[in-house]
Order: sequence, then structure tokens, then C-alpha cells
Amino acid sequence: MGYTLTEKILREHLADGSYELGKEIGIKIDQTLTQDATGTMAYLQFESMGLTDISTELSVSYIDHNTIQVGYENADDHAYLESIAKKYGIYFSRPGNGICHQVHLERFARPGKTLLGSDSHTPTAGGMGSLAMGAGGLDVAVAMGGGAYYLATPRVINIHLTGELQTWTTAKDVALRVLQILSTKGNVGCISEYTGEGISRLTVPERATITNMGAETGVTTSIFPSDLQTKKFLEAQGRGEQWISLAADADAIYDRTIEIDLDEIEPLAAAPHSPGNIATVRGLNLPVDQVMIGSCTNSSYVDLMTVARMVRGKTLPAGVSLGIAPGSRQVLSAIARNGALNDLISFGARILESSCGFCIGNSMSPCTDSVSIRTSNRNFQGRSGTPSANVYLTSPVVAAASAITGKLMDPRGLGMDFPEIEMPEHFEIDDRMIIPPLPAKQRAEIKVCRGPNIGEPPVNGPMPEEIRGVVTIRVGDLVTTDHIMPAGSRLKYRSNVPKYSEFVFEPLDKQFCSRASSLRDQGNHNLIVAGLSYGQGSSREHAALCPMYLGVKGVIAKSIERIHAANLVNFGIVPFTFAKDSDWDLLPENTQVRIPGIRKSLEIGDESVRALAGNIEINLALSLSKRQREILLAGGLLPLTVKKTKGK
Ligand code: MIC
Ligand code: SF4
Repeated sequence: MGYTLTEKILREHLADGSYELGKEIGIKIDQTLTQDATGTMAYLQFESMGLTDISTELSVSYIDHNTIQVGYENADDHAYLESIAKKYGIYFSRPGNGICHQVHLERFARPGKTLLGSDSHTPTAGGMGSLAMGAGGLDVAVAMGGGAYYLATPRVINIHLTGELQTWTTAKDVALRVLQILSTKGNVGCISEYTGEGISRLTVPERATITNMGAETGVTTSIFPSDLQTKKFLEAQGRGEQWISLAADADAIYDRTIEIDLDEIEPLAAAPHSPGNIATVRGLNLPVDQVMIGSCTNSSYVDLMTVARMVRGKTLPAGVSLGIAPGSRQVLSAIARNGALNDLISFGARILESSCGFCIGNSMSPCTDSVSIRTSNRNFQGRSGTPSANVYLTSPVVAAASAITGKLMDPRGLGMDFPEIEMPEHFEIDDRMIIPPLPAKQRAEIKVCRGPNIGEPPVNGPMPEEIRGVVTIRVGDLVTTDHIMPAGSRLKYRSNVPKYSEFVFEPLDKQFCSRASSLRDQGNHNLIVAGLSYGQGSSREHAALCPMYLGVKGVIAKSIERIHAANLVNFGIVPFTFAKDSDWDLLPENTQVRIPGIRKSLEIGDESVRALAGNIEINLALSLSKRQREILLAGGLLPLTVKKTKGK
């Protein structure tokens, strides 16, 4: 029996465990990436673990999230990250050089390599045939130090593409079609692998749009084979020698196969407030207030050139605001050189820095009750910074058609010829804004720069004999990490955990922090009760770290998403799931709950425990590997690693 592409790469990198469905395996990580919003904590943890050197083939630290710099906090983080990169032999992509995933695809991603990034859209590099996964910063810090990265042996989904995309239909519509089929829940522990003759016409940036948004389905990652398209892209990036041919065996067996005929896809949109809420653009004839083009999903050269051609010679209608954030300095320079930037500016676009900016609600929040069309990948309520805004996610051509007409518009109705833009045979390569690692000899002299915004990572105590506490909050289904730990205007506190913790659950319950901290101070453990797919979205470990700081010891949910579940364990919070989903009803807020003997249960490997709420008894499942139980007993990965290092 042949291997899937996923299995080939995972087997080749196997460092611990055996490759059996559902069993936990540890794999060697070849490359890591961090971004500033998660990176500062990742490197602080790297330092706390006493690690002194990176052991990966390549590690890159990007500055792309917090580039607004209102106040000293962001700049302090940048200075810390630049000095850390110099000290430990890490590439440093300076602010303005672009969004981590776009730049990594252009300059570093390689077929067949494993990549671990402290950002949930790290699978963007799957468009290049790299097995690229998002994780919490602590896991990335461990991988940088040469430790294995642990995941469950995945189920592999074959997404078999046939046919050809029709004019005005794009890779974004493929990503949205996949979301329509897989939805945003129920795919934990799966990897999506793309096959079929339909892939041969998709370029690497198009593939990267598709693997990027695979993150929204909750799969561990998505991957395309490495073929002639991959070769072409690597050659265009001056990296032709890094190409290898890589694909699944012809007789590979998949756990599930999904057939998609590209000819049948039409322009789609994700309607408010979930990337899984898919509708055809044709049916949505809405007046539009704002159009935002960019993000790691759709800001490649071809994306922006197509938009520029569409708007050339026209004028942005009154009442509509248009912002464009090119994905990288490479893209921005290319459109500046060929004049397309001028077409965008003279149409009325506001050109934004090559960074995440608007995507994370860090700028360009739309007005109250507005309709905002965005080419990004998440439209969770309030993520734009405006809770009442209705955000629709679309392709760049739908976004451009909407900017031209002021209505959410299917571009097929524009009566315009489709601007055929080819990917350049050679991109202009200019890596001057990427600082390469210093020679080892010079690193010792580097002094790490720590401004007042650079705190210490808080460390948890060991797991108590029993959890005795209160349901401090009960939430429903599909609660995202943006609900748990908002970004946007709060993002600048990422390096200051006590301050950032004040905003835990802010969009759902502004009193959570004060309630949780006073319960903690009275000696209670706090418990979070949740519905399905708890912790969707971002990889931000602060969604576990800050609740831990506020005394949360357990999350009891109907189901928990992969990265978030791993982050909970890493910070010593037990991820319980209801044995019976309907028991969620039995645990409203303020219920006193005891989970007796939790320490013992973790020690002996119980797969279920009892929670006692008055005279009600509720069965909770514990699905944890031996390694995870050990982490929980120690109170988290950081105290465990420190203990092990000291013991040596
Ligand atoms: C996001 O898109 O939500 C982010 C901001 O990139 C996050 C990372 C973070 O919270 O810093 C992600 O996707 O992991
Ligand atoms: Fe940045 Fe948005 Fe991509 Fe997250 S999804 S990495 S915030 S561009």
C-alpha cells in the first residue's frame, strides 16, 4: 500500500512514537517561524527554559502584526526580537518587509520540509509542498531548541480537484468551497491533501491561498504536491535549486475523499460572522461601506495586479473606503515599479503598510453597522474592531468589483474583460530587509534589549490533588480565541501578561477578569464551560496563558480545537470534554464543581473522571497522551522543561 504525501513527510521526520492512526507522534521540525505578537512570549519562554542555541535548519522571526506603534510597547517588542534573533542565530524580517506567511513562501519555504510557526496560518507554506503547522509559541520554542513537535497521527483527507477555474473565479473561491464542505468544525486531527489533474494549473500563490484558509476548517494543515508549478515559483524566486518533486503514491489510501470540479465553482463569500458561513456572491446584493484587500490569504503579486487593472482609470465611489495592504515588500516594490500602484492610488485606494494591520483589527476598523468586504480569512464578530460591522470574506476580484460599484458584486456582472495577469518569470529579489544570523562568535556579545514592555512569562504551580472551584463562565459553540483573548487594540499588551489578562473574554463578558481574579485570590480554581469547537482560530497561546494567570485550572467543553487544546495543556489547564454533550446544560455559571482525585487520575492515565456539582455527577472524558499528562502534573510545559533541565 502506498503512502499519502502527508505520511511520507511525517514518517521521514518521525522522532518519537509509531505512526498509527490517533496515536501521538513526535516529529523533527526543520524550520520555524514566529511573528511579533506571539514571538515575544515564545522567545521569553525559550530563554526561561535555559535554551541557548537553535537546532533547526532555519528559524525566522517576523515583525508583521504589531506595527502600529502607538506608544512604546510595539517598538520595545521589536527591539527585543531583533536582539534575540542576533543572539540565537535567527533570521530577522524587519517591520515593513511583509506578512510572515507571504514572505516565508517567497523566500524560505521548501517542499518536503516540516515548518512549525507560532501562527495558525503557517499552513500557507503547504502551497509549496511543505508540511507546515501552526502551534503555540511554547511548542515553537521547544522545536527551535531541537525538541520534537507532538501531534496525533492524522487522518488524511484527499481533496481531489478536476477541471479548471472559470474566468472571475479564483483560488479564494476554492478555499471557500472547501469550507462549505468541511465547515469550521469536526476536522480536528485531519490533514487535507490536494490531488487531481485540476491542481496542475494552480500556481503556488493560488495554492497558498487555499492552504492558508484550510486553517479555518480546523485541520492540522493542508498540503499540495511539489510539481512543475512549484519549480516555476521557486525559479521565479531565484531558488530553483531547492526544488524537489514530491507527491503521494498512486495507490495511497485516504481516510476520506472529496471531489471538487473547479469548473462548477462560482464566486463565493463567507457571510457574517464565520468563515464557514458560505453564500454565492450572486445572491448578495448589498451596499458596501468598506473594502479591504490584503492579508496573508490574498496579497500576492497577481492578486494586486488584477485589482489594479480592474480599477485603472476609474474612481472610488463616494461613501466607500478602500484599503490595500500588499503582502510583502517584494509585492509592493513590484507594483510600484510597473505603475500598478499608481493605478490603485489614483482610483482612491489607501495604501497600507505590508503587514497584518486591518486583518487583526489593528487599524481600519469600519464604521458602526457597516458592510466591509475583505480578502482576509476570518470574519469573527468584532475582529475588525467594530462589533456591529458585517464582514464578508471574498476574493480580490469580488472585492475590486465591490469597490468599483459600491455594492457587493459578482464581477461577472461588470461587463469587463478579465485581466489575465501572469506570475513573473523572475521576481526582483531584494532581501536587504531580512537580517541573516550572525556568525556564532559574534553572538555571545549581543545584549538582549528589554524595555519596560518586556515582562517575565508567568509560571504555574503543579496540578493540585483535586480541582475545587466554580464555573466562572459558560459559553456556547464556536467560541474563538478572538473571543477569549481579543487582539486589535489590546494586542500591544502581548508581552505584559498581567495587563493583557484584564481583557480575557472581553467581547463576551467584561467582568470575567475581576470575577476570576477574586475567586482565585479566595483560593478557588476557576473553570470554563464551553460548547463545540472551543478555541477556534488563532494559535495565540495567550488564550490559555492569561486564563492560567487568572487561576483557571480546567476547560470543560463539548469539543476543543487542536492548537488551543495543546496550548491549554502547555499551560497546565486540563482540557476535559463532556462524555454526554447534553451535560453542558447542567453546568451554568456559578456552579460549584469538584473534580476529586484529578492528580491521581492524571498519574494513572484514567480516560474519564467525575465532576461533582452538588449531588449531580457528570462524566468527563480525558483524552491525553502520557506526555501531556506529565506536562499537566508539572503545571505546564515550562515548569516541566525547567525541572528536567535542572535535573540534568
Ligand atoms: C490571527 O490571524 O488571528 C493571528 C493574529 O495571526 C493569530 C496569531 C496571534 O494571535 O498573534 C493566528 O492566526 O494564530
Ligand atoms: Fe496576519 Fe491576518 Fe494572516 Fe493572521 S490572518 S497572520 S493577522 S494577515
